[in-house]
Amino acid sequence: MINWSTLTSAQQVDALARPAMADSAKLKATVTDILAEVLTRGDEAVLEFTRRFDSPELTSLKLSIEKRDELAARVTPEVQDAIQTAFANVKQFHEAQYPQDIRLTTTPGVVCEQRFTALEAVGLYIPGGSAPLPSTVMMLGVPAMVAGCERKVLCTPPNAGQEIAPEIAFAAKCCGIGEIYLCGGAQAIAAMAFGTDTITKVDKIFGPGNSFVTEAKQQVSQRADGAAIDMPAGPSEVLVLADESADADFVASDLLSQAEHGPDSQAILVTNSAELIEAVEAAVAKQLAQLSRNSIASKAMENARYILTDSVNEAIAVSNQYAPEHLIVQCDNSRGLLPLIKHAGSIFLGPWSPESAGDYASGTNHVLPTYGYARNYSSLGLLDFMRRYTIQELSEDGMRNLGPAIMQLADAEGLDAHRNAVGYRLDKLNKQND
Ligand code: HSO
Ligand code: ZN
Repeated sequence: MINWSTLTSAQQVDALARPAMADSAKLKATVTDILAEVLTRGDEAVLEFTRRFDSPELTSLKLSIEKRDELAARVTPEVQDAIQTAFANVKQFHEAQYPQDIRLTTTPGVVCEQRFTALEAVGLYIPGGSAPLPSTVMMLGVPAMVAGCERKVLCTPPNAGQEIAPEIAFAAKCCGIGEIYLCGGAQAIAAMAFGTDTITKVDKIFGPGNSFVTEAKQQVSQRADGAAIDMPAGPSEVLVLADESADADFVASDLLSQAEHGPDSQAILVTNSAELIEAVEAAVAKQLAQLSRNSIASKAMENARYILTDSVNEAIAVSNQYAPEHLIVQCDNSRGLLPLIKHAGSIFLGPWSPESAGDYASGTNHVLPTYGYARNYSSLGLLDFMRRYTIQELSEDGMRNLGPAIMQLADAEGLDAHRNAVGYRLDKLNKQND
């Protein structure tokens, strides 16, 4: 238990420190090499890497629509129903995010517009690993579908049987994703960013992944021949902000939901109640023993932090300092605290709103800024799959009205051609008047 008010500010910073991200020179160099291989040898390199890491017998990167549907049909009716329930909610919530165009006359005769258009081709990366996540297919596929992206490309590593999880195939089918490629890791990111014979280049790459995927996304986003990316990524994290009214079993299960994602997951409880901390510690021990991913969750819980504050207000200050990806508020008056909360990727209010609700089915997106990026990045939404652009049109009157100011500014910047672009037009208008 950490007693917050007894710490110096340096110790407080330490108490909230995140684990150093893997950015070793070796990782960077390995990824750079993989990108170079894919750039020069295309499909052949992607297939080679995929055989080496995922599926030794793989002969083709493409998963056909027939195969997608055959896999999807293997999903039990119960899980199909659940995926459809989640799909409908995520779709509703992202449809509601559709932005309004703007058309405004700023000066008489000067019309400015702002419009939105879908990105043409998006790449959706779905990790393989110990738990295949069909929910992530929906969190990326639904906004891409609602935005109206023409091409939705999904890459995910195949298993040794050259297949993907049926649930991933089913979720992809729900989202209308027809282009599915059997590859993962840095090679998949490279293929989507640069394009190969089989995988045509995309404009922006979305989705979570391991340190190779994260590094590859960083590298391709910095190259002119690469692709944009959704957001920087770090290990997933939750901060539970609770007072004495919280249910210890609820809090423990919320911390453990985060912990079971991976050994580097961050789980933090901040509360003004020492009794709650004791009760939560006991509940964690009891629940942890029964988890199927016990060894992963136990590792993560070694780094869990239980922070005791003098008041709920101080607990909120701790949360703001940490800027958690997920913030669960289980206090007497959870909604009333909202105005005080400054930085969080997604906020879960009250005892009946576990992180699992947002992870799977409520409608909000579960791709969120981690690692303190909640200070300056947003949760994933429809607009990330769109692009904003502007239009302007000046009439003769608009040119007469605004021209002199433009010429003054061009003079002030010493840019003669800019000045002339207005000067010639004003001259012509003046001649017309004569
Ligand atoms: N908590 C994860 C998302 C997830 N949870 C998927 C279960 N499945 C990151 O927000
Ligand atoms: Zn989760």
